[in-house]
Amino acid sequence: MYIIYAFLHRYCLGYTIKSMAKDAFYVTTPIYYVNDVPHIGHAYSTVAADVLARFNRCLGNNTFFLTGTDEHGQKVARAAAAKELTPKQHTDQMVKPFKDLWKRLNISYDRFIRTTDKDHEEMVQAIFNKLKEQGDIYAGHYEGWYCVHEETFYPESQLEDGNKCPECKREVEWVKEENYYFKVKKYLPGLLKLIKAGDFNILPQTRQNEVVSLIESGSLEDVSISRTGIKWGVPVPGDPEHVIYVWFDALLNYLSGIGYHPNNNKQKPTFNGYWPADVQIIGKDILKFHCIIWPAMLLALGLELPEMIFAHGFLTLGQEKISKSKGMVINPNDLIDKYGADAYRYFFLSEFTFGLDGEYTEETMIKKINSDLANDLGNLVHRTANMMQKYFDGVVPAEIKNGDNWFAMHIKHPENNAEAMKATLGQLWFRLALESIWGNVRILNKYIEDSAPWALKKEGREEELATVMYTLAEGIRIISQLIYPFMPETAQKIWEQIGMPGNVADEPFDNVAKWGLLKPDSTFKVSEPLFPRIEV
Ligand code: ME8
Repeated sequence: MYIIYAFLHRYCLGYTIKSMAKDAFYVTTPIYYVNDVPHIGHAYSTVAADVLARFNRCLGNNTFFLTGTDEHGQKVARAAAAKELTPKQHTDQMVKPFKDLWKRLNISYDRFIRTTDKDHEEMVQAIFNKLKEQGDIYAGHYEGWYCVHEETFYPESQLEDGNKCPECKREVEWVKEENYYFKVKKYLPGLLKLIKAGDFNILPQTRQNEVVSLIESGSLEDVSISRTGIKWGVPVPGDPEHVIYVWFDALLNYLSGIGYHPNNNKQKPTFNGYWPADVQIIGKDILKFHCIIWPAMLLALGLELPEMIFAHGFLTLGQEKISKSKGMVINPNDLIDKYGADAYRYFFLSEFTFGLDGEYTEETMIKKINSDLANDLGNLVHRTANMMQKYFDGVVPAEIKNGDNWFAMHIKHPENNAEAMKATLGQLWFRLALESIWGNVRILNKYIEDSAPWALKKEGREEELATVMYTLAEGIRIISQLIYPFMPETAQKIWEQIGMPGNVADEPFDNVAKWGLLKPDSTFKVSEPLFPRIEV
């Protein structure tokens, strides 16, 4: 563990997000299109954001976690038409599968924003007016290619095979219409400066490099931010033939979601505490919108840029981005039915490196659940509970050799746990954070083997036995706190099983670096294995 920490310090902690130390923490996910039901890609961003939100609440930070749905635009309108529903009927129906899935995955969002929410629509129009009045929005006309699936305009030079979208490979459509434009170009020099000064962080570094080269290439143009060809959108104020372009509308959810309003007197108090956002999680497909257009909009509004935008990789099937139209459907609900919400959350964040693509297979998932959850964690708790029952009637004994054994020395050392979690999660290195926690789980299992409580019992070495059993129970207490942001249900189950009072969610995170909080005489219950082995 110490090695992980030393590595982090040496190579990564030149930059640490300020959020981990300040008392307000604002994290967002993309808002998802409701043309279809959620898939494992959507859940990937959302579970990651939930881990950060839960962790920050444990750190005592005043946390706001925003997620929601992107409901306007041509793609959603067409999905509605295909079902012979109005767009509003369709979106009202489609919000449910998202909310239901987030409930099943224990996503602890503070607000679920819909871009059809009245306060959002009103704020989008007010911002449109403000930027128009200050000369950052002007009327023009657009003629060119548009991909409805990506809701994106593309120059001909970027198309594949002459007529295919470079992102989703679908055929693009020719669009010719009057549009309003937003002056992105005007803000690019300022944006570049902020990126280079480290005041606006795009992670991983490779994504930041991409954004910098794109700006430096000089190829970026002002963006069209209204459409006349469609009706399903926020109307442009004073020009009802136009609706606001779905991306301009959608990006602003990050402000309306916390009560921002350009007319200060309408602003809700939440805004000032939470902005700038600490972490905005996105997939790498929407980098340009979030790292060029969005910051330009914020600069135009005179607002600070988010502290960090993290673009994670794609989950792939057969090395291709998961896509329903190609028949690559994995319903997260099926996986939760089979393996449970915590195993789901654990698998996706421990198996894949967050900034890179990762190939999904159910076999890998089963293997991981069996080895890390059933064997390592499940057995640790199960064996300890059984020995506690057998040797102490399920009552945690007092530690005789007050925490001087090597394991206690190791696990209570803040660098091994508290600091390692702050450092890894500060960089959104979920996988490394879990590896570091599982280091402890495995050390505790080894400690059982090495100290052989059954032999101590046989030889009548009662004091040593009590120390070993206390160490195991207190070690498990610390582990349940560490796993809480990732696996909230399991952490609470363990918390109750070992006899800790209240909720693990309310336990201050720094208690992972304290030894001796589990009171002797607590009842450590025997229970069913936490994760039964999956037989295939
Ligand atoms: O783009 N692997 O919505 P969207 C990993 N509404 N993550 C994936 C993924 C995959 N295969 N597929 C999707 C939109 N995602 C806009 C966003 S924000 C102001 C507007 C995740 O429904 C990833 O986070 O297409 C990606 O950025 C997001 O879902 C896009 O979801």
